[in-house]
Amino acid sequence: SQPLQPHIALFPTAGMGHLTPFLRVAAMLASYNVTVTLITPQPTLSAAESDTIASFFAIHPQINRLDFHIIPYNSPTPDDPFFSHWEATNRSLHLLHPLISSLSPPLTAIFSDFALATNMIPIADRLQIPTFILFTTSARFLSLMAYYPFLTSPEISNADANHIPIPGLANIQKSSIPPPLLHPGKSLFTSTLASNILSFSKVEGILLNSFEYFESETITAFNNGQVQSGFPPILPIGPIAPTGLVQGDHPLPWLNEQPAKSVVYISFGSRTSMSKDQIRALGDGLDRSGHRFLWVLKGNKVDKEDKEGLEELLSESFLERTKNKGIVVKGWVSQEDILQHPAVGGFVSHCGWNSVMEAALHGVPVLAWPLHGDQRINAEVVEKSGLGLWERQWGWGGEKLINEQEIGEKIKVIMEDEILRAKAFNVGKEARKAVEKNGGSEKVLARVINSLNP
Ligand code: BUP
Repeated sequence: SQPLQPHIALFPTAGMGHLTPFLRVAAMLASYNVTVTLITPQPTLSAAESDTIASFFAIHPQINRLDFHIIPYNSPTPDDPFFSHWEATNRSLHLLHPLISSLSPPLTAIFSDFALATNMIPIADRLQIPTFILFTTSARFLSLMAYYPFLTSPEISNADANHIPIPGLANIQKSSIPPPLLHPGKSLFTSTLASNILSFSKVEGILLNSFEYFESETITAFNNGQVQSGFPPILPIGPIAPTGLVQGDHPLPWLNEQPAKSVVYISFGSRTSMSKDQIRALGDGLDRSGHRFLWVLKGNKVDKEDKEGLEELLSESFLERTKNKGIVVKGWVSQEDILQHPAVGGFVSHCGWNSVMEAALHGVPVLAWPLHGDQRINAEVVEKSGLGLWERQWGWGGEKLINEQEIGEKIKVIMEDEILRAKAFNVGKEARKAVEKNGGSEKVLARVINSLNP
């Protein structure tokens, strides 16, 4: 008879930055012949998420879909809609056990988003199966989170120090810490993080979309117990492979016409918008750099609300002046396809972690322009690994207006500096090596799967 295969349930939370790695891991597990159930929170927050989920199941019919209906939650404070959605999901989790306890074959493990860990562990315990966290950002950010309970201790938070010491690792600059974390209790982001971090030590392992070469110091310090004793194993399995979903507006025909490495790609992720003044300065900076560009522009945080036309964000003269040199796209593009396109030679990025890993996989030099959340800490990783540049003085996005001259100069550097290009190319080589058969990340994933007992 056939040996029994593990059956893993995956549960992502709201936001493309969270959904994307879960879909990719689901597809990877299915390719190892694991039975996979993807729990999909309903309703989703954005159209991008629901469209992506629908396309995903269309090309992965072997993956089971389990819709999980979330009880609406109206936050009493005006919070980021993404974090309200996380809160609503957490408040609905008592409904999960009956749904998953009767699955056939029975579940052998749950891969949970970190934002659900505390409520997920008792559910998995009742089923007598392990919980793994699939962590959606950098190991470096995890080191800050591991240290979070100390961060809010009076000695640290009252200290004037500009640096936060992380045991076993380099200090983290206070200016890189997401401001809400320094004011505990004031936002859903902080309270979700605080209530889940203490559960980390109870999970079987933390799967990470990163790879040994990229964050070796941090991964090693964790796994030697230097950051915190009793922390579960850190399991780097990245860069997790793209799923091959093709969707959205397609600038590829235009890209196909451009010379190799001649185009700078600009995107600040799925949940970030910039001020109109900054958008204008960025446009002028692109123009000044003299390079061709492909710019994905968003005017709003949640796509459903994003109705503004290009003409309202950029002047007609800009669009006219640059029409032979660049294109500006509003709406969803297939970033996976863009970053692996031979015409793309640089990436101006907010440093959402998925974007960083996608750039790493293809060795595309990055100009880091972090705007909020984990992004400054991710930018530090980008700089240190050799994948790109980070201009710290630019601060958090939106804090001050960065002028077109500075922007144009930095874009020229990522597009023209041969040393930077060679370093980024090398990162790409190491990234692909990690995910090949018997590469570092591939071996870690295979070991996790083999450790599960159906
Ligand atoms: Br925008 C956009 N097409 O048009 P991050 C994004 N993506 O494929 P975020 C597209 O969404 P957080 C688009 O390739 C990446 O996989 C992109 O995740 C894809 O940033 C994902 O880079 C976006 O982690 O999330 O969404 O801002 O802030 O939570 O990290």
